[in-house]
Amino acid sequence: MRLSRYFLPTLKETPADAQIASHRLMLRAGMIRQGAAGIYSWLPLGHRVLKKVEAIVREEQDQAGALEMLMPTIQSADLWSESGRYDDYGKEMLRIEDRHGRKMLFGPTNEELITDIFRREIKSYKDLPKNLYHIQWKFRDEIRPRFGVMRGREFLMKDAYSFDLSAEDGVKSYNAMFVAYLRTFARLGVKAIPMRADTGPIGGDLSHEFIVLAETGESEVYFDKGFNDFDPMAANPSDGENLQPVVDQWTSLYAATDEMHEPDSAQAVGKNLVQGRGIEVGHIFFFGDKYSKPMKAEVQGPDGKTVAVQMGSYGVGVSRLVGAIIEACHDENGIVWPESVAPFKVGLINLATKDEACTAACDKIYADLSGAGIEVLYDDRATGAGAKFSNMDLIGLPWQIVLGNRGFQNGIVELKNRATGEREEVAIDEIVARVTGN
Ligand code: P5A
Repeated sequence: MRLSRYFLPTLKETPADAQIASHRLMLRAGMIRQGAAGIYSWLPLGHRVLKKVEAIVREEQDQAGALEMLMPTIQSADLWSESGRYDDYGKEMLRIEDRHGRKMLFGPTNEELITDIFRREIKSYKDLPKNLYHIQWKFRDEIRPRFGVMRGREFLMKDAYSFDLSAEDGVKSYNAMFVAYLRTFARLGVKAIPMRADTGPIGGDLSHEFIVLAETGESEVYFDKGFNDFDPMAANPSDGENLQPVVDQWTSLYAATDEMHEPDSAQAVGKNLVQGRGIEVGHIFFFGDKYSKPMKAEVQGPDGKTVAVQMGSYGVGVSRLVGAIIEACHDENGIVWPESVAPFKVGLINLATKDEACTAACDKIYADLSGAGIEVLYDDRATGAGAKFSNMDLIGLPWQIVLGNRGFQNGIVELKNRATGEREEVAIDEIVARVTGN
């Protein structure tokens, strides 16, 4: 992508109303703009990152056997009356009336709608287990939307729903999602700690939140010092293995908890716990028949008896994750994207746009890298070097390639690693191979 043709409205000044780094950086890097309190437009650069996060979440859900679908953002209030949540949900629910006076709502979550779809179609235990998910915008009229996309009113969530015959099988589905979540967050370049949690308005009694450590996070956590020792990619939720020992091991190792389950201080020193703050990027629940019983989502079991199915639900804050990743991955100059979610892999800077030969060399590097499948943002604008460098640092692409007059005459470019700041000189005709690893 040529920067001269792109839409990247970066800001030099720090926006006054943004209190945390990720919010400031998302505005400064031209990723988002606010439409109304807690409601954002995703500009091209931000949109690319959102799509990358979404793709990794999707791959891990698919890998764990969940099936993607798409439910609408607008729901009928009737289903929520059946579960009892239409009144319970209170002011957080955005309630709408259509032209016929029918009560509708902008979905804050989808337990009711998916339970309705399930009960209409599935009648036998032979069709279980099932896990259905979608990635869709939700609306919650948060009392205090803040920190940009971190606590928005409209936000993108991946929500999955599992259906099993027995509670025992339900916990197996829960464990598969638990492991899929650890893998997802690891691939996104962040460490997420699973923490026993309260279930709040979703309900049930088995629940974990996944917390990315960050000083500005809204959740307080206690975690085991040894939490760095485990690699979630070693576990695979798709092979039907018994994942309980894996889950137990992780839960006990992290031993994370929140204020509600606060360990007494003596226990904390015994148990090697450290206190910290973090951002909740995922939340999973096993709630058995909380929705299936009142809504009569029932199947016939092997003994011919009809039973309400055992359900769980599993949420990832996809748009919140973009903020959480930045909160965990930035320095004083801007964002430092993990490669897996970077909007482009390489930023190519032409310092001599008036020099035809140098520009031709830059154009060739751009064409060759693009041809090799590398995503490049090419700063081909006729602006000063200082602005180009600071802009490129701000938007945080993993690699920068810089070509100027002097380098061109010597046949070399400068290759800079954004994360480490390391620079090396590479021959112009070797740069493509160097970046592609071929
Ligand atoms: C689980 C999936 C649920 O809604 N029902 C379906 C369950 N859980 S949750 O914890 O309430 O939300 C899941 C994740 O969504 C993100 N999230 C938010 N992100 C941005 N702004 C918000 N206002 C917001 N509220 C929730 C969080 O990452 C949460 O873990």
